[in-house]
Amino acid sequence: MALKTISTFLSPFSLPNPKLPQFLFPNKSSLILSQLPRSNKPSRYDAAVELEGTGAAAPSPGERFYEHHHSIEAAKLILKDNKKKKKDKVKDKFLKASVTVASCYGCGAPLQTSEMEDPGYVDSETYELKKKHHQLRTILCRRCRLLSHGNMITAVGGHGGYSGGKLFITAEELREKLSHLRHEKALIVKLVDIVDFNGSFLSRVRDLAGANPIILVVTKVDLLPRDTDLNCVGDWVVEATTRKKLNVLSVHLTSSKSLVGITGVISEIQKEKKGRDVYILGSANVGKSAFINALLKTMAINDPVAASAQRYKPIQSAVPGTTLGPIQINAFLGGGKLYDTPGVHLYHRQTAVVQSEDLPVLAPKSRLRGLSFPSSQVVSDNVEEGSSKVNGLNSFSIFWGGLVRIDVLKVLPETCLTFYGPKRIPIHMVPTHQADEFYQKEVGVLLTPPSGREKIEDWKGLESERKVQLKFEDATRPASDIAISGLGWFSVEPIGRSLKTSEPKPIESGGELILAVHVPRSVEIFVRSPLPVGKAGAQWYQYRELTEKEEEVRPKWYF
Ligand SMILES: Nc1nc2c(ncn2[C@@H]2O[C@H](COP(=O)(O)OP(=O)(O)OP(=O)(O)O)[C@@H](O)[C@H]2O)c(=O)[nH]1
Ligand SMILES: [Mg+2]
Repeated sequence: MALKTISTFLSPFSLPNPKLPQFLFPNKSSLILSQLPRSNKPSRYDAAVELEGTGAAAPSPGERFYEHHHSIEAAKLILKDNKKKKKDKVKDKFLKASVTVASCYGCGAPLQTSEMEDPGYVDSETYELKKKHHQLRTILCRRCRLLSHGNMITAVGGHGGYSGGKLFITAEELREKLSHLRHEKALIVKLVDIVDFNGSFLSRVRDLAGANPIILVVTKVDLLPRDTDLNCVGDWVVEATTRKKLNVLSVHLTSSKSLVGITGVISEIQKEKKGRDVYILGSANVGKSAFINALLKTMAINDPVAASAQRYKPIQSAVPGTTLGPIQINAFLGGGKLYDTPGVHLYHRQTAVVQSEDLPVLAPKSRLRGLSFPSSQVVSDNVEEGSSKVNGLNSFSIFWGGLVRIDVLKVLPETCLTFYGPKRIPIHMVPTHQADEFYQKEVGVLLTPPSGREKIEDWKGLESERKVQLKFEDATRPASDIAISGLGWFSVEPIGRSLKTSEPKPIESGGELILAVHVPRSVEIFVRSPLPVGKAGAQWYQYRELTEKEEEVRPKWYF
């Protein structure tokens, strides 16, 4: 899809300028709030003294959202700081100057000079210097610096075992912060990770978006297996989105790494923006900040505003919870702002149950390669030579790290399970009657994550079991995928392609395959129609016949 509407006119370089508010606190806080450059426009917090206008100079919905967020964050900091002071009188005079509504350009966390381990920390000397020169917008906090050097520091604490970190953004909090969106005019770009399509889909996005138009962007397509036909994947995504009853303008298959599909999204954004602010929404770690970086990089070729914004772009990292506050970016020549937002943390993903040290392992780094069972190449533990040849996978259990166990209850002798997920998670197969003992002995050792025997005391194991019955009519195509939220998926082929020696025996009336899937309690599994990946995907994938009406209303896909 060609880039249609990017303007090539030159305009003065401009840094993002978040019209930051001044605050009046009734309890006369002793903390000093930084005086930042103010816009002439009235802000939401001027409302007490001055009515909010509605004309051209009124704050945009995006600006109100941004200011609202930072006012809450600053208030939190003041409360926290006041509490601390009761215990310990002011230790450091710079602490007084530490509360500010300016935020780190990398993660959106409010800047502070008191808690080194917390997000938003900057040393007081740098802070004062930048403040003096009105350059607070150019500060990258300590955590972001460490993240950009490959350190893994989560700032999301609380639920499900993340260690460290104090800021915890829940789906509810984010929804509340974005709740005004449904009443305003905005363009929503919703991101979904192709490796965790169901787990990262964020079905209730309409609650946030209201009647605003949504562009659906599928990220990380560079990770799909080699020779995958993106036309089949595009059709599959449109089908899945329609089934979830989500009305979208268009679907874009993209990679922020290889820049596939990025010009197409830019073109669509420019077409649909119509002066509105653009919000990038999605669950944690789907690649929102990376996508914004890719947008800016591509737009910068023709747009000096985007080129300028690139200097202070959001930080991306493999840790869910990188972006902690909304980040406003001046990215468009034609007006309207671009907003990066903190990811919504969904408790039903594997990322919510592992320790922070294990989070990087859950993120695939390179192109996925299906790992099939049974196969002579895979690691099989305690499997007697030839025993799996007669009965196939029946009565075997397959462990996907320590995170998933699949008991094969009833399949054909030729049935094959193919796993797509992070390469660093090992897969082991044992006879089901030995599976309990094997798991007890090997969890944290062979079966990782969770990693480290000594660290798994709190690990509750695979408490949730779901029996899955898969009906199939055509034994030559995969019957279904079973997707594990936050991890990946495995496809179930009644008669595995890799195992076919001659023509498959005709199966008169289809059949049924039965598996039991065990996962940690909060983790969700999804049974879905198989995602057509690899060369074989293009061969077995069937496009649905559409009526004229369906054809007309159906969103188109681009890459
Ligand atoms: N291979 C590949 N990796 C990607 C792509 N987009 C993002 N990533 C990686 O995915 C991880 C998460 O990316 P971020 O951009 O930080 O994700 P986010 O949605 O902003 O995450 P939060 O701020 O935590 O909500 C990082 O390790 C990125 O490098 C992509 O298109 N391809
Ligand atoms: Mg981010």
